[in-house]
Amino acid sequence: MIIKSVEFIKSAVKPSQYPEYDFLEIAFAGRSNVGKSSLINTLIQRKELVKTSSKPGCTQLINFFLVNENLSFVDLPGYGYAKVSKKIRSQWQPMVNLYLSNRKSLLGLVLLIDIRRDPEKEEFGLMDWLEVHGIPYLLVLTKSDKLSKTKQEKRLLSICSQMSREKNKVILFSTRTKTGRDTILEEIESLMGGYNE
Ligand SMILES: Nc1nc2c(ncn2[C@@H]2O[C@H](COP(=O)(O)OP(=O)(O)OP(=O)(O)O)[C@@H](O)[C@H]2O)c(=O)[nH]1
Ligand SMILES: [Mg+2]
Repeated sequence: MIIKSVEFIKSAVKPSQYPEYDFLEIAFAGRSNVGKSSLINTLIQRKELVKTSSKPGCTQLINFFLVNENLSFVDLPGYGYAKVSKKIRSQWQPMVNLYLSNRKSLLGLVLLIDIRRDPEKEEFGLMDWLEVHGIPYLLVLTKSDKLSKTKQEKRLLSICSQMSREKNKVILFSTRTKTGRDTILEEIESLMGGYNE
């Protein structure tokens, strides 16, 4: 898939604020600081269209972007960051849950996991939910540049075995080296199937 144009549409908290367009939509989810906003910037080749930060808890609203005037990308707030105040945390979970269970145009989700961390109950819970609801998802291991090639391979095998996945079903990614960018775009294109032309 070639990205020709990208436009920030709006931020939202609840379904009544979501954009009314019904373009197919891909959402990006994962723990705070895992690199969701950075990954979107890498996909769309814009350094800072989506705000990122070294401090977890940067994205606090659901942000909608329109790609190539026919596909929507959604940057979700991250989960699981203990230092964000309890009040904010208690608002995020329902925000993301409401989004996932209400968005009819949701075509698929990209679930990001830091290559250095093991998947935890949040990731397993989300994968179960997606499977029950028949929503396809891609698994992406972020920040691969932080490890040597040998360690990347070890972590890939370990995470795959913890999640009972084949190695070629999990994508290694880095915003620094752009590893994985083309594969993610190809997978998104194949999710779109016959819809995009
Ligand atoms: N080395 C390296 N750093 C990365 C990579 N991806 C993201 N980062 C850094 O990780 C930090 C968090 O990135 P974000 O994209 O803001 O993470 P996020 O998942 O959107 O975080 P929240 O909005 O808090 O949920 C930033 O300092 C990024 O520069 C990567 O592939 N490699
Ligand atoms: Mg973010």
